[in-house]
Amino acid sequence: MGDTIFSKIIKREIPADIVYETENVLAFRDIKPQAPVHILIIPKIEIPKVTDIDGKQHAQLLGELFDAANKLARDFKIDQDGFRLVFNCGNNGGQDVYHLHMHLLGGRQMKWPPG
Ligand code: DGP
Repeated sequence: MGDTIFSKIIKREIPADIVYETENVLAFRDIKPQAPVHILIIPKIEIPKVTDIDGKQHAQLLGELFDAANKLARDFKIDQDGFRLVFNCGNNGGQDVYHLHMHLLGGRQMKWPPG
């Protein structure tokens, strides 16, 4: 297990507002929310970033991340109005934490293009 802030959250070494957990997936509120609903959905195994994903090896896990996003969207009542899912990758993608994470953003109108 790496030593990113997210692996510390997985190991309960630092607190987080956890809203969903399964054997393979953890979701918690973003500490710096950019929307009324801003949840980070992460795999428990360490995958640093999108370019480290192996489609065949990680297919089921990726499906579980999307299942979590849909469940949370329903639970937080943003599924009807819509929401945004974001994976930032690398420097130009604006990634700060190198543990793969999906941002689930909702509760307001999103803009395009993104900043
Ligand atoms: P990204 O830029 O895609 O790597 O997003 C990282 C997100 O992680 C950012 O929106 C802020 C959030 N974050 C950073 N540190 C913590 C933390 O300690 N706890 C929580 N809950 N979120 C954090």
